[in-house]
Amino acid sequence: MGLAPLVLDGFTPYPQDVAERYRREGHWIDQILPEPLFASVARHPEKTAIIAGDARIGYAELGDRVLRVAAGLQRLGIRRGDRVVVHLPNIPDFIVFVYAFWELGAVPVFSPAAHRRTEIEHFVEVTEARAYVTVATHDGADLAALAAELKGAWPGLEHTIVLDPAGGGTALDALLAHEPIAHERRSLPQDVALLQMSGGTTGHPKLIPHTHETYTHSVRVSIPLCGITDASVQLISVPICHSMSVRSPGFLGVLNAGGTAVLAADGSPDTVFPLIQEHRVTQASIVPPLLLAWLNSSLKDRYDLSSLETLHVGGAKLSAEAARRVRPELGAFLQQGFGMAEGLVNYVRLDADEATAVRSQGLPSSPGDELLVLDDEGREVPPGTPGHLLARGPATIRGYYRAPGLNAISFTEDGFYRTGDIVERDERGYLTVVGRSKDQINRGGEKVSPEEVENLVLGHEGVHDVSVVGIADRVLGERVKAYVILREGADPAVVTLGAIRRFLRERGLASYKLPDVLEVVAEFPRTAVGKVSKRAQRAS
Ligand code: J2J
Repeated sequence: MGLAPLVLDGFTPYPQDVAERYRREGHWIDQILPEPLFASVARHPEKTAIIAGDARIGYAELGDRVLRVAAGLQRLGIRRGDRVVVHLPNIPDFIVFVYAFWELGAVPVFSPAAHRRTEIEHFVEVTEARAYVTVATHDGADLAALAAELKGAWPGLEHTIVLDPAGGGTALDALLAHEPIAHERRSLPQDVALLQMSGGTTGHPKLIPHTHETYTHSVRVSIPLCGITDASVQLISVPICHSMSVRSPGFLGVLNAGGTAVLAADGSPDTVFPLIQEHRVTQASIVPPLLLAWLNSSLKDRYDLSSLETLHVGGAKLSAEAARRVRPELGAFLQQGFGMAEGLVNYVRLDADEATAVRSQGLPSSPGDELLVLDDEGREVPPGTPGHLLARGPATIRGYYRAPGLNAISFTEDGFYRTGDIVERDERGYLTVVGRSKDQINRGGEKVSPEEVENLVLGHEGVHDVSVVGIADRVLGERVKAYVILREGADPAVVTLGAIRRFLRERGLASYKLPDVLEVVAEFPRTAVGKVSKRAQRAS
């Protein structure tokens, strides 16, 4: 229909021969993200697509809302290629807005609800966002005020859309009042479709540009591997913008298949067990600390959880002890997954034997995935030997958005992504994650960049130097610890854990990144070459 490809500066394209091969081999198909949703709308308009609280949204109604909101956004001037920051909790409006933006060819920037001014302002700045969608308050934070502040500070941010805390409200009503636009192609499959946050090892979170082709591919392969069908009822209880909730298999998987997504504000047993019982939930994707909370909850015998068929657990390392308990105590198949927002996702296959299901984190999900496991010198290691994992494939990006310096380090010249994970691969190709080489803290699946926290703590008047590391935690896997050297003459009473947490909160840092532990020290342990030895700090 005569659309020219979208040129988005700061996006690293796939080499043309590779793109052509991915299309020829059927990994990338001629489809954009809203199309499978509207196919589901056409197949069964009356069926329930989303359940949230008392609300039940049918497929036809979901499609109608998407096209009305898209009409309203179009009227505001939102166009193909515009970046728009979507900062919403687990509410149906997240899904409605994201599809509405895709319908227009705009590029949503997925920002977890836990984010605060530091993260949001960074996203607005690097993406030159034209719109920001949020809720008035979340977890005690005044996001309406944040929206107003950002609009004042960033002239390019023309539109802020502030919904009620639980979604809806007059801002949404105004958009819904428009006559729906027609569902048609306003973007091409190779266009960048969304920007997802990276786990982060740098001063600010980096953004991951996925195209319609990479993302629809990832969803399409995930659906059968996770056993999703039109009979599936999926619980979404980790933050909805996380890649597990979106595409692994996520709401995209379940809506494409014609099933039902049940949204929960959080994953605690009190919140989700009643939902699993009431809606006969069949599938959920959760992180290890939630699984532990489910297993250890006395509520699990009070609710009927027998509808649960598979529990996809990923995002962080799961202990074998917890893994073994899933089948006998929750009656579900444990499907471990090991993915990354950059693209690659591995799943344990649903027919795997017990030992594999307990021990391993899966096989690559795409037949086009190419994996390398290398020693420190860059040579491939034999099966069973730990090595650095590198990945390339039709779901994996070739570069972060607008980050040339980082890209030179994070990707090889021939396009492999250096995951920073240390894995062992067995003869069948099954991966077990055994460690990490990147400077990142994995706090129960939420990734924290030590450098980002350190940069902010250094701004505190009592701090001369700081080093942030992850220390072992029984439930979360890791917690955030800050080692601090006081500035000369500083009053130690002003550099307490409470004071530093307050300081970081005032700076607008997401609360999951705040130090859990703080220790004032006279000096840092050093390596032979004089660098701070984070290894020694982690162990002490
Ligand atoms: C150990 N570490 C793991 C696992 C991820 C599906 C599932 C997860 C993510 C995700 C995802 C792990 N054991 N089972 O995007 O689509 C760590 C690794 C990895 C990093 C990526 C998906 N599963 N990890 O967790 O972008 O270190 O994606 O590189 O948030 O989480 O984090 P993220």
